Amino acid sequence: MLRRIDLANRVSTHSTRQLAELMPRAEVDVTSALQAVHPILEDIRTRGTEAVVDVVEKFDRVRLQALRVEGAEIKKAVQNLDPAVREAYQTSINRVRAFHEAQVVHNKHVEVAPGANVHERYVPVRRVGVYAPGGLAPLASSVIMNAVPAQLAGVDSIALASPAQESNGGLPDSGILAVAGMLGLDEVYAVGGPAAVGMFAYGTDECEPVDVVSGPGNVYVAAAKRAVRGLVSTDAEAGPTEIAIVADRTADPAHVAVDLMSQAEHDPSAAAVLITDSPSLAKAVDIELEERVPDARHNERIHTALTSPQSAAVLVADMDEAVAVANAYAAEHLEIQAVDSHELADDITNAGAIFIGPYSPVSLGDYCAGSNHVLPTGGCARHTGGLSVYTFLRTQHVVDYSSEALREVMTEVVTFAESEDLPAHGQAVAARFQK
Ligand code: HSO
Ligand code: ZN
Repeated sequence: MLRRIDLANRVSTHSTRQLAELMPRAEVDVTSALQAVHPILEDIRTRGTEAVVDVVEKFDRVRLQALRVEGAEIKKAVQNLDPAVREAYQTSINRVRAFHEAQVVHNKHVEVAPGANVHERYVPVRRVGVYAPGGLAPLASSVIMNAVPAQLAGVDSIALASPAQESNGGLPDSGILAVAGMLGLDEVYAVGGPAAVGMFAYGTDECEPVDVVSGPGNVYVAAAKRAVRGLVSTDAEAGPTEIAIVADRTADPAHVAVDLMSQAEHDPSAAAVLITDSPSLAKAVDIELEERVPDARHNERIHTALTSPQSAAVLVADMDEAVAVANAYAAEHLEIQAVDSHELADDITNAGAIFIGPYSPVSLGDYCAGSNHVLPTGGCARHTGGLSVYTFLRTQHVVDYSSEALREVMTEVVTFAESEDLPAHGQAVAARFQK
């Protein structure tokens, strides 16, 4: 089922960039989506709420009376939750909270010379807009993954937006509303796609503008985030989900197959990549896939994802090559199922998140591992990490020098300033010590 890409013994002769080009990966054309998104954003910037209502009607076929969801609806969604689902949500919340609590950073202080104090403070942004997509699968779990870190960062005001669902009486998905209720989020808007990003970034008379927009979405959401970046900050642009599995002959082909299928289930353009030094494992995985895919509920999109160009089994000569290829690919999710999974994981430099051994599947991380599932896709793991408490914090340096400490370094400042032909800079220090 998976096409083969044979890189065996070709790895060491290629640079990381060249290897990345040999790997399967779909192009996501955010630039052309930008053209579609610009008029929508411009309309929202100038006409505010009315424009948002019009955009929601056009794309989600719901004419909203108000953008904001009433508190009673959020409560109702929590009350109507199936108890087992509630339990699952709560476990996810508890574990994500437990892990992300460790990311809370404490202010730093260094006395670089006597009386020369520099502090670093971590200051939360005031207001965050979290976006939770509707689409093929409205993801209640993504609300947890965005909102819990923002809450732990100390963000005062968190708004949530998710598409109005025709099937839910124009409200966002009820699972998303229920998670909002369980997390104590009471500002929820039935607005989806680029309209949500525009509403958050520019603000309307119903929704105050935010400082950070975070949360996954389709290519139009990614384009909208790119368009408003600068006015607000955003988390990484999210493309279609990717899973890469580095596996040797000892891996269980059934585990490999079900894990590839789990992420292929998201989207026909999701990527599932097996990297192995064992052609017989690749074959066994194929046999498992042939057997399992037809029985899957979402077999069509899984089949499309697995047989499209972005997915493949990549054959390498040994596990060193497998690691090099995995680093070049920089997967959103990287699983390692091999004899020495921990050692191999130590050599991985590029991945959004790493899942080690036979009992750490990606879908565990999607919900209940405690780790975050908002991760860089499309190779962005080369330069960006996943969503965290830090996404919502700014560092602020605080300088606090005594007279003696300033005098001590005056000559260097004056000389440095002169060397840049900025003598007034030096004078600002020297003047303090001139009678
Ligand atoms: N695998 C997705 C996240 C997710 N999966 C949410 C299920 N629900 C992107 O990391
Ligand atoms: Zn998933």
